[in-house]
Amino acid sequence: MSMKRLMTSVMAGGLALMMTVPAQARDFRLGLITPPPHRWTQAAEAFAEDVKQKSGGEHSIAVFPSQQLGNEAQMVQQLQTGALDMAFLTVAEISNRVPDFGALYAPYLVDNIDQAAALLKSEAATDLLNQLPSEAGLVGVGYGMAGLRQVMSRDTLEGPSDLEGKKLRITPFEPIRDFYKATGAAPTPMPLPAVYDALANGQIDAIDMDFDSILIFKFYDRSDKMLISNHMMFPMVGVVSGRVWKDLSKEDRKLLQTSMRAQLDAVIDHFQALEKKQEQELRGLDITIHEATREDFADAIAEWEGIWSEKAPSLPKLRKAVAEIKGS
Ligand code: 3HB
Repeated sequence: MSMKRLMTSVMAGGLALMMTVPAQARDFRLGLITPPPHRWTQAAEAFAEDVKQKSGGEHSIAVFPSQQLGNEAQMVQQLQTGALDMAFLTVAEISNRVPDFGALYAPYLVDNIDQAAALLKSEAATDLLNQLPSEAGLVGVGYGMAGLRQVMSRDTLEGPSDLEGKKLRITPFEPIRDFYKATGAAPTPMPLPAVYDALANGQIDAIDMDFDSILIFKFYDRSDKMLISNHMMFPMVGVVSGRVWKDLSKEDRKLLQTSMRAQLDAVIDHFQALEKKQEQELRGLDITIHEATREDFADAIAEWEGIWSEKAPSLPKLRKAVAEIKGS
């Protein structure tokens, strides 16, 4: 075929495609750092399936788990330019850009997973999302979460004083870094997918983690002392790129919002329902377990408050919401 005829037929093909596919059909991409077995990834897949069905096959969402598109900092950059459409991000990365989100990581802000779930569904927490378009170029659709944070270590871990000098893996964000620094540990920032190998090769002594991921990744194979501390909640946020959002029709915005919110709520419900069962499962394994409370961490908490009460002005509002949740 001559080049001219080839071009003509390609153009005709393109034209036919434009006539049969409605102009607003979109192939979205959603990135996240968790691996396929993690509940967040399953929620992303369910969201993609729901949007495909509800749009009558018009829209598709390709899900990229396990940090395939880069770490969270890189994904936020892609979201800001519009190169990436959506993501499920730990609030950790969000708090690096909008420090007020650090309020959600106040140590012992909540006493248990039920209060964490209620707080993330509250108006006070939802209001925080209004800062995202102007401060980060993102539209915050809603919260998900993982379980409360615990500590695992290779060596003795009977209480907070055993953290002194330990190289302790943290998710890379400032509020948790400041908390562990205050305990005397040496916090080592590292994204979730890198943790198992770092424990295996001795790069770190201990980790900050949730029950669910301890079970999924079998971290207890490499660190068999656990401190059940429940010291922090671990919110996630579902976001759409602000650049992508502004070009979407009203109907498409509503579809994405409704469908994503339903999945995020289901993630919260999942972790809420499973926390106790997962704790029991871990208690049934051959690992050494101790417990720690807010009182055991009192000094570290006071130091944390000194730093973050100024950086995170929404803290009193969240505390008030928690007080209401406890009273209801
Ligand atoms: C983490 O420990 O950094 C992490 C845990 C999760 C999900 C995402 C990140 O369960």
